[in-house]
Amino acid sequence: MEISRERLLWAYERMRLIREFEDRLHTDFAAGKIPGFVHLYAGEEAVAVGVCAHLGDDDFITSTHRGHGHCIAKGVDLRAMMAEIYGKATGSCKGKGGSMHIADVDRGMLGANGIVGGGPPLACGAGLTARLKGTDQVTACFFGDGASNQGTTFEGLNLAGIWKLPVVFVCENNGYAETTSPRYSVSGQDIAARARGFGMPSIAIDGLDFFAVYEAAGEAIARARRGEGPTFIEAQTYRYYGHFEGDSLKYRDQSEDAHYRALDCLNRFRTTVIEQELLSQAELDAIDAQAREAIEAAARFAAESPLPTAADLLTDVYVSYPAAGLWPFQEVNR
Ligand SMILES: Cc1ncc(C[n+]2csc(CCOP(=O)(O)OP(=O)(O)O)c2C)c(N)n1
Ligand SMILES: [Mg+2]
Repeated sequence: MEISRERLLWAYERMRLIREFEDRLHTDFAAGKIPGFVHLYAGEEAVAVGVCAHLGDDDFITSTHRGHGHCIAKGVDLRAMMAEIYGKATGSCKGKGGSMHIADVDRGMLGANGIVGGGPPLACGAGLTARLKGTDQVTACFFGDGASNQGTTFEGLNLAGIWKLPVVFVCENNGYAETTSPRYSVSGQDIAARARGFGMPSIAIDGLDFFAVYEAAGEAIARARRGEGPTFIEAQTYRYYGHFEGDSLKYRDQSEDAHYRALDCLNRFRTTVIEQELLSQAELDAIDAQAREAIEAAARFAAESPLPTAADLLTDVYVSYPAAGLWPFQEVNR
């Protein structure tokens, strides 16, 4: 599949920003600077970026508890993300949501999600909206191997199948749900095969290879835009850090980590584009330096931002539908 130089530069920049962002959070969390729970995406960058490379601001994504990579790939502001994770008033949810609630509807990022399997029904809602409005918007639905066992995921696959919704289901099989391997938890072992039972095309790919993800996602998203319905992609990948920051990782050994780090998606991308003379080493190095600076600036912004005040405690907690002009029903006497 063709890919322009601009798209390659964009893809490498996004993957590097995600890696720098996550590595920085790993350090800052250990230093006690981050409140709450944080799940890092480092290692899985090729999946989010390979999919979002085909999406514009009008398209939608749904995410997971491991959502930073999805947000960055969809273009969510880095400073607002960092400030949110630091719990600061300048954050995307004014510091009250944290890592697992970052959203940016203007960018089509419908929200990180603390509910495992929470994304597929939301993706069907976005897909149904596009169908009813007659737009060509596509929704990419990211979820994990663990979420592939959830009832909500099967319900979402079924609805998308019968209604031929423009949704691409992207299962990020990173080898673990918390501490549990899919070899133990996934009956039948083959996650991609499950989706075929819902009558949709389904493929398992090397999720550590940006180009494999780019190609599979490109075909799936084009099919959705043509109105031909959903596709399922199982992207086989790996998370470098623990399930959450603070995880002692007793369930896997160092050799496994070394095996996957040798297949690192950023290094493989660099090797491919240099060998094929698509981008130069100097261009890639310049992106590395800019990404380091951008993340440093975002972390500084977050650290220097104020905390929410006690007066903010009850604001932005619930949406007032009538006040926002969103109440869809006629007023009735109650
Ligand atoms: C409905 C629900 N059940 C259980 C949990 C607790 N939980 C949080 S993350 C997680 C594992 C998810 O694994 P997977 O879907 O593979 O995503 P990964 O963490 O590997 O990205 C579990 C069980 C939850 N948040 N929501
Ligand atoms: Mg997993």
